Order: sequence, then C-alpha cells, then structure tokens
Amino acid sequence: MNIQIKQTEAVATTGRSGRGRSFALLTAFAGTFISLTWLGGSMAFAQQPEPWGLNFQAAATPYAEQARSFHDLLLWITTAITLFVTALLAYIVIRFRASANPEPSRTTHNTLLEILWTGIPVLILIVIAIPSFRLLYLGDDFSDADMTVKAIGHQWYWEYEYPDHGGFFYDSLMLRGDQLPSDEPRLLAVDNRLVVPAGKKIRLMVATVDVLHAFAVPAFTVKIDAVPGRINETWFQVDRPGVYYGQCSELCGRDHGYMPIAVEVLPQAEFDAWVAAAQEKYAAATPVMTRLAAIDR
Ligand SMILES: [Cu+2]
Repeated sequence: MNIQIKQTEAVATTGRSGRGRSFALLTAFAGTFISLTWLGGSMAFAQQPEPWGLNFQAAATPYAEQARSFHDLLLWITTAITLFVTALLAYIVIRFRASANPEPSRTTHNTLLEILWTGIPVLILIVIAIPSFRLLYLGDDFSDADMTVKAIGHQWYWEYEYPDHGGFFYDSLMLRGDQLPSDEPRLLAVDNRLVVPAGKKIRLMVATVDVLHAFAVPAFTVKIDAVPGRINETWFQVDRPGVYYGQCSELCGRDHGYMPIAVEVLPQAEFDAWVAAAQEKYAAATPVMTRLAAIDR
C-alpha cells in the first residue's frame, strides 16, 4: 500500500520548479514588507521535506492551487510596493539632504498627495481582499463532500475516524528508530496512515481530546486547529494517489514534534479494499467521542 510520489515527478507535473525558485528569491526580498509565508504553512516542504527547500510544496489540491496563485499575486504586489517605497526613500535621502538644503522646506500639506496616499492603499487592499475572501469561503464549503474523516489530536499522536464507513477508528503513531523503513522520511512516517480515495471531496473534521493541536498538510494547504471542546472543519480533494506528509502545527507539549501526519491517497478500488480490511481490523472499538461522552455522564 506504500505509494510514494518522487518530488521531482510532482514538481514536473505542476511545472512550478523554476518559477518557484525565482518566487522564493522574490519572497526573501518582499518578505521585509509583509510576511507571506503563513498562507500555506511551512515553506520548507515538498510532498515531504527536501534539503534546502525554500518554496511551497507542489499543490496537491484545487484549494492549494488557488492558494498558490493568491500567494503569487501578493508577491507581485508587495514586490512593487517595496521597490516603490525604496525608490522614494532613496530620492528623498539624496534630493533633500542637509548639504544641498541649508534652508529646509517648510511645506506641510499637499491635498492631492494626501488623497493619493490614502486612496491607492485602499484600492490595493480591495484588490487583495477579493481573492482572499474567495479563498476563505472556498475552504469552508464542504456541502457537497463525498465522505467525511475525523482527525482527533492526542498528546502526542493522531487518531482517525471514518463515520461514513461504520465509524471505525485507529491511532496513528510516529515510527521511531528501527521501525522506520528506509524509504520513508524520519519524523514524518507513521504506523497507520490516514487513507482517503483519490478524486473525492473529503470533509475533514478536526478535534482534540486534550490540548490545542493543529492538523497541517502543506501540499493541501490545510492547516486547521484542533480546539478542545469544538470541532473545526475543512475539506480537501487530491486527484493524484500518493503519500502526503504533514505535522501537528500547534505547540502541544513535550512531543509536539513527534506527532506527524501521513495521508495516503488511494485509487477508489484500492480504498474500498482498504476500508473492508480496516473495518475488520479496527472493529469492536468505541470511538473516542463516544468514550468521552460516557466519561462526562
Ligand atoms: Cu499536537
């Protein structure tokens, strides 16, 4: 069941490699103005981390595609602003230096300038707000989801539950030391992956039984908090089968760095076979939410 996409393959598919690197350089430059890196989570990941990786992982979901293009739009805007402000500063420093202006200007107001420097930023913010809100609402629209999975945070591992397939659930723990297969990344490989079918819209419910955690998979541009006492929801749809790694992204205690996420995307037939096997394997256990409810009473 181990399907792994080589990073080079994934990049070649989306054609982001060369462009991605130039954007990465631009980011470093424009980053002094606005930090853009929060959009898609950590910059260092591909489908899994790669040495010296700088940019986002290749987008694996429609949502991630849109988030990448929003990021690119912001990058152009912030780069232009940064260059413009730098040029203005340089002009002022040279043109109005003390040695060339022994008698300083006493100009205070300029109506046209004041209208411009209020109006133009407002317009820029509107241009940014429209795709930003579109993206926010897109991430929130799982009304037509094909199936639901639950990810439940624990100190310090994830538990996955399949309410649409009989409600079976299982724990997913990081593989350590000798358990780690040579073809899997250290600190990211787990014993039982979250398995979903390819090409299907998956509604993801995220909860926790103890402290704050966050379910984050960079290739999906999914990063959603697991908050005690409530359920957060989003969705993802991955067309390409493969394994996509992520991590808990909320400081949650001693082993916060050791509760990775591995999502295995299988073709529908293989997923169905996996579900049938999983229903047997994980049968007769009580879901954690039911267990918790029982404790409350
Ligand atoms: Cu955590």
